[in-house]
Amino acid sequence: GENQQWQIIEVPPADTITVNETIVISEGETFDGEGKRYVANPDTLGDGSQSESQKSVFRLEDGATLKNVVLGHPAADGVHTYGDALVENVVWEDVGEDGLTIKDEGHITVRGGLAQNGEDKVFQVNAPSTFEIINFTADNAGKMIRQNGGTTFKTSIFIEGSVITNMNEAIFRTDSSSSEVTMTNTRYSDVGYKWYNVQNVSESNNFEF
Ligand code: ADA
Ligand code: CA
Ligand code: CA
Ligand code: CA
Repeated sequence: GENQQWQIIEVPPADTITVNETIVISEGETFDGEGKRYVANPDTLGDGSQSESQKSVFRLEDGATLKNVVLGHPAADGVHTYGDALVENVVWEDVGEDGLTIKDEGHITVRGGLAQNGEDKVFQVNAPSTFEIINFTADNAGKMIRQNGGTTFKTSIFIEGSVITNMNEAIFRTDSSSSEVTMTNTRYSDVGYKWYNVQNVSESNNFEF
Protein backbone atom coordinates (compact mmCIF):
# COMPACT_ATOMS: atom_id res chain seq x y z
CA GLY A 1 0.00 0.00 0.00
CA GLU A 2 0.98 3.64 -0.19
CA ASN A 3 2.00 3.75 3.47
CA GLN A 4 4.31 0.79 3.17
CA GLN A 5 7.59 1.65 4.86
CA TRP A 6 9.40 -1.64 4.91
CA GLN A 7 10.87 -3.94 2.34
CA ILE A 8 10.70 -7.69 2.19
CA ILE A 9 14.07 -9.37 1.94
CA GLU A 10 13.58 -11.71 -0.99
CA VAL A 11 13.72 -15.44 -0.40
CA PRO A 12 15.64 -17.02 -3.30
CA PRO A 13 13.37 -19.11 -5.58
CA ALA A 14 15.54 -22.15 -4.87
CA ASP A 15 14.38 -21.95 -1.26
CA THR A 16 10.70 -22.30 -2.22
CA ILE A 17 9.01 -25.51 -1.11
CA THR A 18 5.70 -26.66 -2.58
CA VAL A 19 3.41 -28.19 0.03
CA ASN A 20 1.18 -30.97 -1.32
CA GLU A 21 -0.41 -32.00 1.95
CA THR A 22 -1.06 -29.93 5.10
CA ILE A 23 2.02 -29.90 7.34
CA VAL A 24 0.88 -30.96 10.82
CA ILE A 25 2.90 -29.66 13.78
CA SER A 26 2.18 -32.08 16.60
CA GLU A 27 1.33 -31.18 20.19
CA GLY A 28 4.16 -29.24 21.79
CA GLU A 29 6.43 -29.49 18.75
CA THR A 30 8.25 -26.67 16.93
CA PHE A 31 8.51 -26.30 13.18
CA ASP A 32 11.35 -23.97 12.15
CA GLY A 33 11.14 -23.03 8.46
CA GLU A 34 14.61 -21.41 8.57
CA GLY A 35 13.39 -18.57 6.39
CA LYS A 36 12.33 -20.72 3.46
CA ARG A 37 9.22 -19.96 1.40
CA TYR A 38 6.32 -22.41 1.54
CA VAL A 39 3.65 -22.35 -1.16
CA ALA A 40 0.50 -24.46 -1.48
CA ASN A 41 -0.02 -26.91 -4.29
CA PRO A 42 -3.20 -25.34 -5.70
CA ASP A 43 -4.53 -28.73 -6.81
CA THR A 44 -4.38 -30.34 -3.38
CA LEU A 45 -4.58 -27.47 -0.83
CA GLY A 46 -6.09 -24.54 -2.67
CA ASP A 47 -5.29 -21.59 -4.90
CA GLY A 48 -5.51 -18.85 -2.28
CA SER A 49 -8.73 -17.42 -3.73
CA GLN A 50 -11.85 -16.68 -1.67
CA SER A 51 -13.11 -20.26 -2.03
CA GLU A 52 -14.02 -21.58 1.45
CA SER A 53 -13.10 -25.20 0.72
CA GLN A 54 -9.34 -24.75 0.91
CA LYS A 55 -6.97 -26.54 3.27
CA SER A 56 -4.34 -25.01 5.49
CA VAL A 57 -0.64 -25.13 4.66
CA PHE A 58 0.19 -25.60 8.37
CA ARG A 59 -1.94 -27.14 11.11
CA LEU A 60 -0.76 -26.45 14.67
CA GLU A 61 -1.88 -28.86 17.35
CA ASP A 62 -2.08 -27.73 21.00
CA GLY A 63 1.16 -26.13 22.19
CA ALA A 64 2.81 -26.11 18.76
CA THR A 65 5.18 -23.42 17.49
CA LEU A 66 5.59 -22.29 13.90
CA LYS A 67 8.51 -20.02 13.20
CA ASN A 68 10.72 -18.46 10.53
CA VAL A 69 8.42 -19.29 7.66
CA VAL A 70 7.59 -17.28 4.55
CA LEU A 71 4.18 -18.21 3.15
CA GLY A 72 4.23 -17.41 -0.55
CA HIS A 73 1.54 -17.44 -3.19
CA PRO A 74 -0.65 -19.40 -3.22
CA ALA A 75 -1.13 -19.65 0.52
CA ALA A 76 -4.44 -21.61 0.37
CA ASP A 77 -6.12 -21.30 3.82
CA GLY A 78 -2.85 -20.41 5.55
CA VAL A 79 -2.36 -21.53 9.14
CA HIS A 80 -4.92 -23.30 11.36
CA THR A 81 -4.47 -23.49 15.14
CA TYR A 82 -6.03 -26.07 17.48
CA GLY A 83 -5.28 -24.97 21.05
CA ASP A 84 -2.39 -22.88 22.33
CA ALA A 85 0.03 -21.79 19.63
CA LEU A 86 3.03 -19.58 19.01
CA VAL A 87 3.54 -18.20 15.53
CA GLU A 88 6.82 -16.34 15.39
CA ASN A 89 8.45 -14.46 12.54
CA VAL A 90 6.03 -15.72 9.92
CA VAL A 91 5.59 -13.65 6.76
CA TRP A 92 2.48 -13.94 4.60
CA GLU A 93 3.58 -12.48 1.27
CA ASP A 94 0.09 -12.83 -0.18
CA VAL A 95 -2.66 -13.85 2.23
CA GLY A 96 -4.88 -16.55 0.73
CA GLU A 97 -8.51 -17.20 1.65
CA ASP A 98 -7.41 -15.98 5.03
CA GLY A 99 -4.03 -15.89 6.80
CA LEU A 100 -4.49 -17.71 10.10
CA THR A 101 -7.60 -19.23 11.63
CA ILE A 102 -8.13 -20.04 15.31
CA LYS A 103 -10.04 -23.30 14.90
CA ASP A 104 -10.12 -24.43 18.52
CA GLU A 105 -9.98 -22.78 21.95
CA GLY A 106 -6.59 -21.53 23.07
CA HIS A 107 -4.07 -18.80 23.76
CA ILE A 108 -2.52 -17.88 20.45
CA THR A 109 0.46 -15.57 20.10
CA VAL A 110 1.67 -14.11 16.82
CA ARG A 111 5.00 -12.38 17.38
CA GLY A 112 6.98 -10.60 14.67
CA GLY A 113 6.39 -11.11 10.99
CA LEU A 114 3.96 -9.54 8.59
CA ALA A 115 0.93 -10.21 6.44
CA GLN A 116 -0.11 -8.39 3.30
CA ASN A 117 -2.53 -8.50 0.40
CA GLY A 118 -5.57 -10.29 1.80
CA GLU A 119 -8.76 -9.95 -0.20
CA ASP A 120 -10.72 -10.28 3.03
CA LYS A 121 -9.36 -11.37 6.44
CA VAL A 122 -5.84 -11.75 7.79
CA PHE A 123 -6.86 -13.45 11.06
CA GLN A 124 -10.09 -15.41 11.41
CA VAL A 125 -11.26 -16.27 14.94
CA ASN A 126 -13.56 -19.29 15.04
CA ALA A 127 -13.20 -20.30 18.70
CA PRO A 128 -13.02 -18.73 22.19
CA SER A 129 -9.50 -17.45 22.61
CA THR A 130 -6.90 -15.08 23.89
CA PHE A 131 -5.15 -13.74 20.84
CA GLU A 132 -1.96 -11.72 21.22
CA ILE A 133 -0.42 -9.97 18.23
CA ILE A 134 2.97 -8.48 19.07
CA ASN A 135 5.42 -6.54 16.87
CA PHE A 136 3.45 -7.46 13.77
CA THR A 137 2.94 -5.61 10.49
CA ALA A 138 -0.32 -5.93 8.56
CA ASP A 139 -0.91 -4.16 5.27
CA ASN A 140 -3.63 -4.17 2.64
CA ALA A 141 -6.55 -6.42 3.54
CA GLY A 142 -10.29 -6.24 4.16
CA LYS A 143 -9.82 -6.53 7.92
CA MET A 144 -7.01 -7.60 10.13
CA ILE A 145 -9.13 -9.69 12.53
CA ARG A 146 -12.63 -11.09 12.15
CA GLN A 147 -14.52 -13.15 14.69
CA ASN A 148 -16.59 -15.63 12.72
CA GLY A 149 -19.81 -13.91 11.67
CA GLY A 150 -22.80 -14.50 13.95
CA THR A 151 -20.83 -16.13 16.76
CA THR A 152 -21.19 -14.91 20.36
CA PHE A 153 -18.27 -16.54 22.16
CA LYS A 154 -15.62 -14.31 23.73
CA THR A 155 -12.25 -13.58 22.22
CA SER A 156 -9.77 -11.26 23.92
CA ILE A 157 -7.50 -9.57 21.42
CA PHE A 158 -4.24 -7.84 22.40
CA ILE A 159 -2.36 -5.86 19.79
CA GLU A 160 1.01 -4.50 20.92
CA GLY A 161 3.84 -2.69 19.13
CA SER A 162 2.46 -3.27 15.65
CA VAL A 163 1.99 -1.37 12.40
CA ILE A 164 -1.39 -1.69 10.66
CA THR A 165 -2.08 -0.05 7.31
CA ASN A 166 -4.68 -0.10 4.55
CA MET A 167 -7.55 -2.15 5.96
CA ASN A 168 -10.70 -1.61 3.90
CA GLU A 169 -13.10 -2.30 6.75
CA ALA A 170 -11.54 -2.53 10.20
CA ILE A 171 -8.74 -3.74 12.43
CA PHE A 172 -11.20 -5.97 14.32
CA ARG A 173 -14.79 -6.86 13.54
CA THR A 174 -17.03 -8.99 15.73
CA ASP A 175 -20.69 -9.76 16.30
CA SER A 176 -20.05 -10.74 19.93
CA SER A 177 -20.79 -8.23 22.69
CA SER A 178 -18.42 -10.06 25.06
CA SER A 179 -15.34 -9.87 22.86
CA GLU A 180 -12.71 -7.27 23.61
CA VAL A 181 -9.64 -5.62 22.19
CA THR A 182 -6.67 -3.91 23.83
CA MET A 183 -4.27 -2.04 21.56
CA THR A 184 -1.05 -0.40 22.75
CA ASN A 185 2.07 1.18 21.23
CA THR A 186 0.77 0.65 17.73
CA ARG A 187 0.88 2.85 14.64
CA TYR A 188 -1.96 2.67 12.15
CA SER A 189 -3.15 4.36 9.02
CA ASP A 190 -6.18 4.01 6.74
CA VAL A 191 -7.90 1.22 8.69
CA GLY A 192 -11.55 1.89 7.84
CA TYR A 193 -13.82 1.88 10.92
CA LYS A 194 -10.91 0.64 13.05
CA TRP A 195 -13.32 -1.19 15.41
CA TYR A 196 -16.43 -2.64 13.79
CA ASN A 197 -19.14 -3.48 16.35
CA VAL A 198 -16.59 -4.06 19.13
CA GLN A 199 -18.20 -3.25 22.50
CA ASN A 200 -15.06 -3.38 24.65
CA VAL A 201 -12.09 -1.38 23.45
CA SER A 202 -9.04 -0.24 25.41
CA GLU A 203 -6.36 1.81 23.68
CA SER A 204 -3.20 3.51 24.88
CA ASN A 205 -0.13 5.10 23.34
CA ASN A 206 -1.15 4.47 19.73
CA PHE A 207 -0.43 6.80 16.83
CA GLU A 208 -2.53 7.38 13.72
CA PHE A 209 -0.50 8.55 10.74
C1 ADA B 1 -16.43 -17.46 6.38
C2 ADA B 1 -17.47 -18.55 6.43
C3 ADA B 1 -17.27 -19.39 7.68
C4 ADA B 1 -15.84 -19.90 7.79
C5 ADA B 1 -14.88 -18.75 7.69
C6 ADA B 1 -13.46 -19.26 7.66
O1 ADA B 1 -16.67 -16.52 7.38
O2 ADA B 1 -18.77 -18.00 6.42
O3 ADA B 1 -18.15 -20.47 7.67
O4 ADA B 1 -15.57 -20.82 6.75
O5 ADA B 1 -15.12 -17.99 6.52
O6 ADA B 1 -13.04 -19.86 8.64
O7 ADA B 1 -12.77 -19.03 6.67
CA1 CA C 1 -13.37 -17.51 5.05
CA1 CA D 1 -10.69 -19.72 5.84
CA1 CA E 1 -4.18 -12.31 -1.64
